[in-house]
Amino acid sequence: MMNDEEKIVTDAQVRNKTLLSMLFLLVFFAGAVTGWKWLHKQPKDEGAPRPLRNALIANELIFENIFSNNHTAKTFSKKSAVPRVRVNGDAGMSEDFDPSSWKLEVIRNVNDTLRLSLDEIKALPKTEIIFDFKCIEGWSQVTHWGGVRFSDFVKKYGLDEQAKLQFTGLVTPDMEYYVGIDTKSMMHPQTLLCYEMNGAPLPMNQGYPLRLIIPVKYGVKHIKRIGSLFFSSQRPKDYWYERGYDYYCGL
Ligand SMILES: Nc1nc2c(c(=O)[nH]1)N[C@H]1C(S)=C(S)[C@@H](COP(=O)(O)O)O[C@H]1N2
Ligand SMILES: [Mo]
Repeated sequence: MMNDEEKIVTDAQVRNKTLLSMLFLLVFFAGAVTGWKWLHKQPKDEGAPRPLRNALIANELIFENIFSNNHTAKTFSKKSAVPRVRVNGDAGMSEDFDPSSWKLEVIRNVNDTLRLSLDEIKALPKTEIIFDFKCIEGWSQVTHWGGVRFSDFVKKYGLDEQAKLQFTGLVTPDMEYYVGIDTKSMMHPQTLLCYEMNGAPLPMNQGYPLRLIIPVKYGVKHIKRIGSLFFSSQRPKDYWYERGYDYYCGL
């Protein structure tokens, strides 16, 4: 017996449905292409088309307000740290660098720059951290670092007034790589002026003599080979921000 509910589908109906589906697909593609073209015709705002930049700004606000700097990056045991640490990024790592004449420049004020040797920095208490280092390109590695807590450094060198400014800028000696970071994240207890990796001095391509380790941020902010640093109420310029990434880069 045939079911009353069962419908007989005619060839014409199949054809109509197929045509309709194809039309939908066409409209969809036309929309996607038009949207893409539109996006790229939009004025650029710090390296990203404005609608994308606006989305990034909205994300930054969410990260700043909800995730904040009160959270702490997960830490690991020494045996979880990889022995061979990937090297990534060499902007500001010019060949002609002379480490023997290096000093960290701390710009306290106009015409007031503190110059510190690596030994002076090493004289402060050492803090070690093993955490999952995350690059924005999609890889991550558990790595082991040692150095001076930035907050200890600020205390020791009496930079408390400067550290009230919203931003900190850090620049390589040749000024080719530079980052801007909210000072709150700089003062986070896991943020280090780092001079050691796996218990040994930093290798040259990993930022000898001094780099930043800031586990609450993506890799882009972990500037290698710091030449100078300063505090500011305005956003310091930032290498990857200028290339379209978000400024905050929080995790
Ligand atoms: N001076 C300098 N620091 C830098 C970069 C760079 O190109 N130049 N790249 C950043 C990026 S994108 C990452 S992921 C990390 C990589 O650190 P590593 O080479 O020790 O793995 O360094 C950051 N610090
Ligand atoms: Mo990165």
